[in-house]
Amino acid sequence: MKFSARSLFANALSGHQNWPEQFPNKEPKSEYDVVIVGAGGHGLGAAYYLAKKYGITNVAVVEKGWLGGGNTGRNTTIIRSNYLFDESAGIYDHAVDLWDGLSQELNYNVMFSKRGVLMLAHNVHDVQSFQRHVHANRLNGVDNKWLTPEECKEFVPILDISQNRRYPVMGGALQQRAGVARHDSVAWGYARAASKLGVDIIQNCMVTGIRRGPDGAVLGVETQKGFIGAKKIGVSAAGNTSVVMEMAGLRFPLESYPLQALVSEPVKPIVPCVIMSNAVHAYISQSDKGELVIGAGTDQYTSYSQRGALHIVEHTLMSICEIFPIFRRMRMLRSWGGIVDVTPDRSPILGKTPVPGLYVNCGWGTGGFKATPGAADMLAYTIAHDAPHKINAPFNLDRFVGGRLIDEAAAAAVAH
Ligand code: FAD
Ligand code: PYC
Repeated sequence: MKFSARSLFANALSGHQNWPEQFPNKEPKSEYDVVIVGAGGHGLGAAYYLAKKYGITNVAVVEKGWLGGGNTGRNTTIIRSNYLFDESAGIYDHAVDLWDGLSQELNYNVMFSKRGVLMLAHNVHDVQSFQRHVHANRLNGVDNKWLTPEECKEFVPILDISQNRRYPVMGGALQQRAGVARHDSVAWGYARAASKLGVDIIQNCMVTGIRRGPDGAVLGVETQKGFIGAKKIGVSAAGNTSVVMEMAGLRFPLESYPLQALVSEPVKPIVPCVIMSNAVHAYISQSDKGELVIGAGTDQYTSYSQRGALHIVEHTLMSICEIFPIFRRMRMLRSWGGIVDVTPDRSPILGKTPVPGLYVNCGWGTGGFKATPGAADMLAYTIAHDAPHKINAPFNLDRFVGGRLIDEAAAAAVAH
């Protein structure tokens, strides 16, 4: 096979240049076995696993914009599973297991890099809370270990651990198996693999209604391209879930907020892992291109707009400089926002709904990128079996009626 310099360059850009060949943007057929609403990593991944694991290939993924243009392409790519409760260990660690083999599975380099996530403690409450997480994680077989300030400094040499600082580093919890990945590649990898198995990806096609039959079961979706029949519908429309579920007559316990992030100009390698500080509220990593990747907290007001308030970003940069004064003169290149949907207990809702044939995956809030392969796998399982897997069974909608909440607010690690 011959490669021209041009095609080599195009391939080096992860296939984005080859878009029309790799991701045919199909026109919808009149009827599918399964329609997935939302072409983020979760929705595309669910379509891929439906086809790959269960042989269900008559599947469409219907997207109002372009694939990966939602939170999947907007997040800060932190992958970790150091949550507190047993249920969370189950689902987040399942996802980390799948991240491990994902590039091989999809034959697409998602650049999963296990460089470690270090959560800094700056006060006694932080120390106690993080140590509790370390113990709980280890009981569940999830790696996490406590580092002294000196060990933190050894891991992150630019860290100032002098104890007379306004926010002294009193130690940190390190999950070594955690890290980052390339978010676009996750969407493109799942899209290409699903498409090869026969899944139709239909972009620029907003779902505007859910049609139900006399028995209440789903019949299909109304879209900007007309009605598309479906025996089953999976909704994976982060940020917009409550709007989509209302189309089926369901009210969901979700609030939508803008969440922002930004990157700096590229510099030589200086941040060796992901560093998070809940107390000061800053988190930072460095992309393979050299940009510092920095994330903010959510806006304080609900909104469906993919942009947030400037003062939130200003506060974020002040926090970064508080921990790393070395970055005071860095220039920021780009900032953007996404809409995250947040549940009362900061854990997701993944399972069946009261409407026959309607399934949902939502409420991942500020932290669903890490869950992408796990959530996709579980959504596919639930749709294929019309019943949840034991891993996602606890994340049902009923918990908000019965009160058996899974409160992961502390592990969410982002101000919300
Ligand atoms: P999305 O990628 O948002 O996909 C949903 C899709 O549904 C969208 O493409 C949208 O256009 C489409 N859609 C919506 N309504 C309709 C409709 N009516 N019809 C058709 N399509 C529709 N998580 C982490 O684990 N680590 C992080 O470091 C992290 N950082 C983040 C930083 C920011 C700034 C943001 C915004 C989020 C961050 N998250 C992080 C959260 C994470 O990005 C999300 O939880 C995750 O990407 C959700 O994936 P998804 O596939 O469910 O959603
Ligand atoms: O879930 O680790 C996370 C995260 C960090 C920033 C946004 N979400």
